[in-house]
Amino acid sequence: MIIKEDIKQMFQVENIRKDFPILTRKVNGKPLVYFDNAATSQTPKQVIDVIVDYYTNYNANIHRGVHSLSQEATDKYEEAREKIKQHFNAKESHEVIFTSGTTHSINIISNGFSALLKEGDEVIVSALEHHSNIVPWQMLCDKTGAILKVIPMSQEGELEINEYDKLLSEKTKLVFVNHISNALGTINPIKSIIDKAHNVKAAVLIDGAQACPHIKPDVQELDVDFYVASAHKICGPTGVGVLYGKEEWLNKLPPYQGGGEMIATVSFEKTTYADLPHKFEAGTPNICGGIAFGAALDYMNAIGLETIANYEGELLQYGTEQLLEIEGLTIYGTSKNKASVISFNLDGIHPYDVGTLLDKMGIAVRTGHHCAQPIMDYYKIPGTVRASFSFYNTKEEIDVLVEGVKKAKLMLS
Ligand code: C6P
Repeated sequence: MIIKEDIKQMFQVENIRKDFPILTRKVNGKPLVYFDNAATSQTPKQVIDVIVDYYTNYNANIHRGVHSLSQEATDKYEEAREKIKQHFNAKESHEVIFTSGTTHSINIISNGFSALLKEGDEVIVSALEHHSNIVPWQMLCDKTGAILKVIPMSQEGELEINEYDKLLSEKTKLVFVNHISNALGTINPIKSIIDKAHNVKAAVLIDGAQACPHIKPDVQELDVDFYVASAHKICGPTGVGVLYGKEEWLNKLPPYQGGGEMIATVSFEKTTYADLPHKFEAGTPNICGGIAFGAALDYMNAIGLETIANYEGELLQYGTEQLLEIEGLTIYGTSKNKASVISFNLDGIHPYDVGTLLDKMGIAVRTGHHCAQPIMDYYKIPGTVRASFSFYNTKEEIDVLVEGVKKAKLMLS
């Protein structure tokens, strides 16, 4: 366990901030305070340099050419797959599939399961999910006749695990839950969710889109069947992500898209598919994005995910205390186990209005339902203002937010 003094020594936020060129810019004439990290994180120059280097020096298609540029690009891309494998502690590199992001990864699995499920089978989702981890499964249920069950949530924004126990049965084929809720920041007890699902022989997909900025998941220790994430929330570029799947499962599932690279042989009579990971990687991938994803993981690992989480924990505590000083402010999501996300509303004021005024002050927050409408329905609210902190944010920036919210309250009351 790292103690506070150690964090201060290991982690100099002012130095970290120098890696992020965007943090020096102004928005609406004010220094940018970027608190929309749960939507997408900012990109350090170490990752930007890798992107520039790719397009300047070795841009080429991969796995196809005998020429040197293609070889170089292929090697770097496969090196990135190796880095991802190590980061997630996958057993094999072919269990790491490059995708365009979390949404794409989930759709690969939901499409694959449409070949394996039958009418009356049951699948379990949680009340805390992003639409990306709801809608593909509803589409799967429509196609197969499988039944979607929902683990309910509590007022604190935690999953009702007793209710989950009751939903599990031999009919359950698949459970899909996020590791951390994007709207509330709740960290879900995924190890016990996975173990309980395995007791009834159900497979589990964990949506790690919001967890990976704060936690280094060990997929073997978790014994999870599928784990998915997006690079753009972990200091990488948009349009690239990962699907980790256990080899036995990935072999069982049919491919999602047909095209180049995912085949072994093609004739008009019959096509056979390539081995993993290529079976799920049809077409020219986001080559530069994949390589930059690897560089982003290098960057995060050089700081250390534990150091990051500890520092962000301090920001969360400080931000929560300061915001709660404002009369009429309610925080949604008060789980004890929580990432650095604060969703809140001011009494009688629409979150959109607060977000618009904060933007005028240079403060970027997200407002609305955060692609998690069932959570907003649970609280009977149209949405929230969401401030999500990253390791390059500071307490001084939180002070700016708090002052901004006070001003917005005055102007809108
Ligand atoms: N949440 C947010 O502001 P993509 O768009 O495929 O990279 O990630 C989708 C996704 C899936 N699951 C969770 C838990 C997520 O938080 C997200 C993306 C962003 O909260 C953008 S909607």
